[in-house]
Amino acid sequence: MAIRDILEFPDPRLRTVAKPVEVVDDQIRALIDDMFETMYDAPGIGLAATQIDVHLRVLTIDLSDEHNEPLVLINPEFEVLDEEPHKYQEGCLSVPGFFEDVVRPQKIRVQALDRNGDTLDFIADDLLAVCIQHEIDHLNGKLFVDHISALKRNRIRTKLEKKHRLEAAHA
Ligand code: QAP
Ligand code: CO
Repeated sequence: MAIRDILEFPDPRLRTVAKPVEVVDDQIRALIDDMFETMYDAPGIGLAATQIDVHLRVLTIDLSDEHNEPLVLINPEFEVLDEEPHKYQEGCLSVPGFFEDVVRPQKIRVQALDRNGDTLDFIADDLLAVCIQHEIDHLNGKLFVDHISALKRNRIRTKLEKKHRLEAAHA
């Protein structure tokens, strides 16, 4: 297992649309293990393969404090069950240090494959629904900052570009 580097906004690789996984094999399970290790190390509650520059439709989530409720979704799809707009202050490991309110549907039905290639079909609401929609956005090359005003997004971009320049100068 390995901790992988996380791409940060505005890295253009975060705009890649990920490809479906064709076979859930040991190589995919090794990717999933690295994603959990990377996510727990950060620490974060959700990670899409896109964020570690692997452009396959795989995401990992764990909302528990004890890191003992791992959820893997492969080729996830969702349909909105409750259009009721739900506002949540989102963050992202690819946008470190910034948190902004995002409005999304509050209740969704999720279909995906698990780490054995078996079908999952469940209903998610509240934070889990937010997290799944946020992570599926990554697989489509989208970030939570695309849901906020251009003014806020550009401020965040400028600050992160400055941080990246400082990090490069100290490397
Ligand atoms: C996505 O986000 C999410 O800026 C997962 O300095 C967020 O794990 C879904 C993190 C909110 C639903 C609601 C962000 C850690 C972690 C940071 C994360 C930071 C340190 C974000
Ligand atoms: Co994110």
